[in-house]
Amino acid sequence: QEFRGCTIWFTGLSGAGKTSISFALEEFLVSNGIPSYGLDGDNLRTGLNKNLGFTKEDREENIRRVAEVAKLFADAGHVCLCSFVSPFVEDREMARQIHKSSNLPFFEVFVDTSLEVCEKRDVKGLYQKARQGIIKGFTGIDQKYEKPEHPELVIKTANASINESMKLVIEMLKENEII
Ligand code: GGZ
Repeated sequence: QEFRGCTIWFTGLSGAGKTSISFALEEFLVSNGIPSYGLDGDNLRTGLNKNLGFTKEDREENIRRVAEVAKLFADAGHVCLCSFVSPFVEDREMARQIHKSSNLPFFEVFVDTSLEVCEKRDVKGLYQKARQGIIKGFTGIDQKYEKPEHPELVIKTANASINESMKLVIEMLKENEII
């Protein structure tokens, strides 16, 4: 079986389902012999990016470093799954450009879950804290989220299972002859 390295960039609000879809996908790909690795806030912001917060400048630097790391994984033949809120169009464009300049395929996937649904889920209680003003600069509450204008894929998670969402990404990879 032939496959090419690439980066799949999941963007969306906190709690949209980016990491859940990415975990399921990583398991699917690896169990089918396709090397894959997931990057997210949990493994980047605790290490490489632990000096960064959530200001516009810090988010930009977060995305820049993540994109450079993702590029290396993709170049090594992995399907690199990046799950970051990445709320700003220009930062996501930078991530795309970093891949383009090395001729590596880059797919932007908008995990389109409304603020209402994310806030209702509030898995980590962060929205409540943001509403109370305990967390400042929270995306969707007191910092903006700029929706992607031309993403390669949009996933509406409100009525879809993780498995159904994952299948949409797999279809995209097949159509683009990645897998
Ligand atoms: C947004 C925040 C914030 C603020 C902490 N704004 O659901 P989570 O918890 O696990 O995902 C969110 C994560 C966002 O980190 P990213 O590296 O993805 O952000 S960015 O791409 O914008 O650099 C959330 C938690 O960290 N979190 N504070 N103020 N999300």
